Formats: sequence, C-alpha cells, structure tokens
Amino acid sequence: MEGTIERQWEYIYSHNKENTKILGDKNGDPNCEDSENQFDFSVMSYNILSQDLLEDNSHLYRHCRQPLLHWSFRFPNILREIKHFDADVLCLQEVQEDHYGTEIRPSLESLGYHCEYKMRTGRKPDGCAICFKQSKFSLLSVNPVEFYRPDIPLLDRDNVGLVLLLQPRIPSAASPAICIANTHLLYNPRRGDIKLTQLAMLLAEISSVAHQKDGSFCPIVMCGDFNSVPGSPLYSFIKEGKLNYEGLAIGKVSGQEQSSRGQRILSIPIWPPNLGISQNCVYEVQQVPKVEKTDDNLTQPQLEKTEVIVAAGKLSSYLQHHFSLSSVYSHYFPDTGIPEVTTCHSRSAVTVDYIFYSAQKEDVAGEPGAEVALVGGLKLLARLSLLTERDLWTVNGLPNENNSSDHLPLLAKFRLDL
Ligand code: KL2
Repeated sequence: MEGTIERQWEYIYSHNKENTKILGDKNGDPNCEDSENQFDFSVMSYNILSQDLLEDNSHLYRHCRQPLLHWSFRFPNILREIKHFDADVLCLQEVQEDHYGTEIRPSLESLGYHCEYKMRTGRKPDGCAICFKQSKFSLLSVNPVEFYRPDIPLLDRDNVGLVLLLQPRIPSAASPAICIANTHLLYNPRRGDIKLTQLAMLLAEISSVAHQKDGSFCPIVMCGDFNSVPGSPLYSFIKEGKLNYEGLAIGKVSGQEQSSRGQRILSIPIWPPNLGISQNCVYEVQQVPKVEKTDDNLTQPQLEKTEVIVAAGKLSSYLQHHFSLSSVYSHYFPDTGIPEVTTCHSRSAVTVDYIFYSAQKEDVAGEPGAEVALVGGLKLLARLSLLTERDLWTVNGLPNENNSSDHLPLLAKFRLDL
C-alpha cells in the first residue's frame, strides 16, 4: 500500500464576508451560488500523461511498478479524480486520440460535459481537450491553434492549443463570455525560441477570441503545461506582459536547464514577419499603414496605450501582450519557501503547469492609464493546494497507485461579478 496524500482547499477570498457565502459543503468546497450578480465556476488543468508518451519515455517511470502504468489501470483512476473534483471546466493535455474517442469523451459526456479536442499535428497521437459542464455554459466558438507552420523553419514542432469562447448560463442578467485557453507547449528545454513563439501564437488567438465589440476583452483563463518553470523569462512574460529578450540564450527561456554554454541567443525579432503576429502578440491586420513596418518603428495602435518607454531602435527586442494575467498558484509554500511541484518523475520534480487568469482589479479600477488594456476580471475564490517533491516521494512519486499521471491536477474556483 502506497497511501494517499490529502490536498487541501485554500480559500483565497473567504475573508470578504459580504461577497462570499458560508464556506464549506461536504467536499469542503466554497458554497458557490450563481445569482443575478455573480457567476462562480471551477477550472481544472490536468496533463493526464498519454500512454504513447509514457511508453516512449519509459526511462522516466522506472520507479513505478509495471501494472500501475497500464492504461487500463490508469484511466479509471484519472476518471475518478475528475469525477471527485467535479470542475465546471476541464483543460486536459496529453489526451491520446484513440483513448479520447473510445473512453475519455464518452465518459465525460455521461458526466454532463461537452468536449472539444485538438490533436497535435505530426505523428504523436495526443492533444488538448477542453470540456465544460453543459449545465453551466453554452458554446460560442471553438478555435484550435496549430503551432506548426510549413512555411516557417522555426516552427517545425507539432504542439497545439485550443481556445473556446463560453457563455455562462445565468438566471437572468446578461453576462460577458469567458475565454478558456488550453495548451501544451514544446518540451525541448533548449528551444526557448520555439516556446516563446508558440506562446505568442496562443496569445494572439486569445486576443482575437476574447476581443469584445467595445475594444475591451472578456475574462480569460489560460491553462496548460507550458514546459517552463516559475520565474523563467517565459513565465515572467506571461505575468508581466512584457519581456526584453536582448542577449537571452534560447536555453534560458524556460528555466528547465541551468547551463546555457554554447547556446544561441534569441534573434531579434524571434519569429519572422510572415508569421503575421506582432511583437505585442496580436495578429497583424492587413490594413495597417505601411509606415509601421520599419525595423525600429513598430508603433501600432495598441502600443500607444502602454507605458513601456524604450530607446528608439531597441523596441524590437521587447515582447508585449495586453492581458494582465495572474497565476492561481504562488509556486512556493509561504511558511517554508519550499517549491510546489506539478509534475514529478525520476528525472524532475517542478512546476510546469499553470492556471493563469485575468484578475479583477480591486484597487486600480477606474484609474486612468493604469491598464494596458481593459480585460474583464475574475476573482480567485479558492485553489486546491499543490504538494512538495518530498510529499510526492512519500507515495513513490508519480504516477503511483492513486495518482495515475506524472502530473497533478490543478484546480481553481473563480467568481465573475456581474
Ligand atoms: O514535460 V511534459 O513531458 O509536459 O510532462 O511534455 C513532454 C514531456 C511530453 C510531450 O512532448 O513528453 C515528454 N525527456 C523527458 N520527457 C520528454 C522527452 C524527453 N526527451 N520527450 C518528450 N517528453
């Protein structure tokens, strides 16, 4: 018997008595009640470890007893976990196509989920799925993103993303849509140039999907396995909305590897213009005047709103995006400073999975010029706490008898104030 580890719910917003109803039902979940002026929903991000990749990388799982690695053992465990947590939205990675068709989709549909799936391009038969409770949302649009581009040598990898626009089902009043994005970025620790470009492509798609008629963005949740660690340049770019990558070695981007000896530094710009994505991670529109196309002058309408002031000629080593995104997790346990991990096998134990969200601004609301762009805000109500590497090795690492992936599921509860 390997035992189990309880993961605790952490209530982030429970101090506000006015807005949070009595906490704690039988599962310890905050009591979520939708009303005319609020909509609560939960999101899970979970890399479920495709059987195909498990078998390709079997050296990572030598610590596991063989029978625990069979799909026929793993799937019932994964489904049990999903059922138990009962999230309104599931962002799953490493969903193997045949398992999706024969088992995953039918099982989730019978639990009341509507499922959308985007398979990787190329030979590996896995992909990303977003499933949502049909009782909570209706589907407005499905937007798959392929990061492979036959016309661009840099983009020769088969990773994908999936972006859905969902309409909350609420009793009466109108609610904005919610944009849910899911991705699994390239693993290769040395290829930060590709990872950053894949991220930019996902952000551009989110921009176009979440964009509302009045020029603002609806609330955004961006989940996935980013194959990058907290504090890395890629991670900081997501959170800060800007990155000066001048002189940065491509192997330093994701923080997975320490040494950058003999590595190329990122070229300026990172991706070629024919990708059609600007340095601020939006699709370039054809009708943009030609003057804006010179090397040193990347001025675009969106850039005028930002406060980033850079010397002329250096602008092009800056990446930007328009969302202010927060991370559900803080990546370290506050009392001990010990890192949280989202994946753990015989070669590594780190955080690479995230739930990012556009946070409601309590203090700066209405302050002119404080925002890069107007993005609809979500309140983080609660998260399911992660574990330390040491915790996980007490149950023989991952996968184990009860946790059947080499990743842990991440879980957050959000509130949208209407
Ligand atoms: O890090 V992961 O596991 O998000 O859990 O994403 C990739 C890796 C996934 C898809 O490519 O397969 C795993 N060494 C270790 N892990 C690898 C390797 C490798 N060489 N190649 C792929 N993966």
